[in-house]
Amino acid sequence: MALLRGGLIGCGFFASNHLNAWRELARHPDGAEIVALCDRDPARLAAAAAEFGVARRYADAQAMLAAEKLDFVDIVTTAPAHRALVELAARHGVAVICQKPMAPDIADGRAMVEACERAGVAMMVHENFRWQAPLLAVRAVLDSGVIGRPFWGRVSFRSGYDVIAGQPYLAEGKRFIIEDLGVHVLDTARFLFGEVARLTASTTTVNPAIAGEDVATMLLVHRDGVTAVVDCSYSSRRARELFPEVLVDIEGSDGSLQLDAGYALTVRSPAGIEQRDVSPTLLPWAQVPWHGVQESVLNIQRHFIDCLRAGTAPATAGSDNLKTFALVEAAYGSAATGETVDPARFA
Ligand code: NAD
Ligand code: 89Y
Repeated sequence: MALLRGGLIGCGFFASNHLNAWRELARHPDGAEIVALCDRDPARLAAAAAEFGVARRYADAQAMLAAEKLDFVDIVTTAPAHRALVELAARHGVAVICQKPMAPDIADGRAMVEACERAGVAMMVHENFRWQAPLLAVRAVLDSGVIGRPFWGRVSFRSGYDVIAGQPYLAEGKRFIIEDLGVHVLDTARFLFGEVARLTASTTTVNPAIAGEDVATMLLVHRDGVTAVVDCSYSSRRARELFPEVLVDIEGSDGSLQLDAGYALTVRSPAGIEQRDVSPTLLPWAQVPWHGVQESVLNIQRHFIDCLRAGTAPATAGSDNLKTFALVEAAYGSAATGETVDPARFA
C-alpha cells in the first residue's frame, strides 16, 4: 500500500510535533509522509526542511498546491491564515487538516466547512486534546458503564506555565484563553458529556502583559443531563505546576471518577475502588511536560489517515468542530453580557 502524500503549511512553534508524528507514520505501510513544506518565513522553512529531510519547499501555498500531487495538506499556521488556506486546498480537491482554533470567528469556520463539503474533500480540525491517553481512559470508564449515568462533571485546566514565551502572538489578541486553550477543554467536555443546551461564563484578566482574558469559568448544562464546570487559567500560581494536564471529576448514578494531578485515575463503582496510573507515553521525540499533547498529535494524525483511507469522517471533522467553536462563541457572548446562552444561537 502506498503512503499518502501530504504537504505541511506553517513551520513554526508547533509544527515540529506534527512533523515528528508524520515521520513516525511514514514508517507504517498504510501511513503517510510529508513530501513538501511551505512557510512564508524562509528561515523557518529552511530549518524544518533540514531537520525533517523534506526537499520540496515553498514560500507560497498556492505554488505548492499547483506543483505537487498531494492527498492532503496539514495547516499549522495561526488562525488568521486558516480560511484562505482551507479554501485553497478545497479548490485543489485536496483533503485538509486545520489546526485549532479553526478560525478567528465562527462565520469563517462555517465558510471553511462549506467549501470542503462543496468540493467533496475531507476536513479535520486538529483538536487533539481528546486524543490524550488519560482522557481516552476517562472516556473508556464512562463507556464501560461502571459509574452509571453521569450527572455532574468538572473539566479543569489551571496553570501558570509561560505559554507566551513559545507563542508570543497569544499575548496580542483580544481573545486569549477560551479561544486558544479553552477550545480544547470545551471540546473535552463535549467528548465526555455530549452537546450543550445552556452555557454561562465569567472571565477575567490577571496578567497585565496580555490583551485578552487569561482566566475563564464556565457552567455547562448538557442535553443528556450532566451539569459541568469547565474552568481554565494561565494565572494560577499553585504549589504544583501541572501544565498541560486536564483534570476531570465525574459523578454518576452508580459511582464516580477522578483524573487527578500526575495522571492518577480513581474509579469508584459498585465493584469497589480502583486506582490506576494513566500517564501518557513519552515518545522518543517528545519532551516532558508536553509529552501527553505530543502523543495525542500522533494519535489524531493516525486517525486522520485511517479515516482518509476508509472514506469515513474524522471524529473532529470540520462540521463537528463547529459545535465546539459554538461553545467558544457562546462563552465570549455570555461573559460579555452576563447572560446564560444557548450555543445553538452560534452554530
Ligand atoms: P507560529 O506563529 O509559531 O507558526 C506559524 C507559522 O506559519 C509561521 O512560521 C508563519 O510564517 C507561517 N505562516 C503563517 N501564514 C502562512 C501562510 N499563509 N503561508 C505560509 N506560511 C504561513 O504558530 P504556532 O505556535 O506553531 O501555532 C500554529 C497553530 O497551532 C495555531 O493555530 C495554534 O493555536 C496551534 N497550536 C496547537 C496546539 C495543540 O495542542 N493543538 C499547541 C500549540 C499551538
Ligand atoms: O496553543 C495552545 C494549545 O493548543 O495547547 C497549549 C497551547 O500551546 C498554549 O495554550
